[in-house]
Amino acid sequence: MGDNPPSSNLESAMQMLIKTFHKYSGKEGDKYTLSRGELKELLLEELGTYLGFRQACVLMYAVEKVMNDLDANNDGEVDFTEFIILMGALTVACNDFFLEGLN
Ligand SMILES: [Ca+2]
Ligand SMILES: [Ca+2]
Repeated sequence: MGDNPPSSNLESAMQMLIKTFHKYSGKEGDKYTLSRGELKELLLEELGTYLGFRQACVLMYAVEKVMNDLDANNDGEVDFTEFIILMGALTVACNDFFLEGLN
């Protein structure tokens, strides 16, 4: 990766996931994991506009509910692997929504 310009949309999407994670993970506690507060801030700031207020509230509620499942190693923090699992699940939900729009 490094500082080279991204060669594809997918590569730049991967870089953005990594950069976004570290932008928020360093704010409090462990620099390499997201606390519950950091995770909420990340989701609100990065997805809030896209989702709109109502969906953002639903998402925050969902985060509270899934935090325990998401936190696979039970340390109360979301590491990068756990974050990617959440992003994967959210992307699947977006894809379902996208497919619905095609019908
Ligand atoms: Ca942190
Ligand atoms: Ca964890």
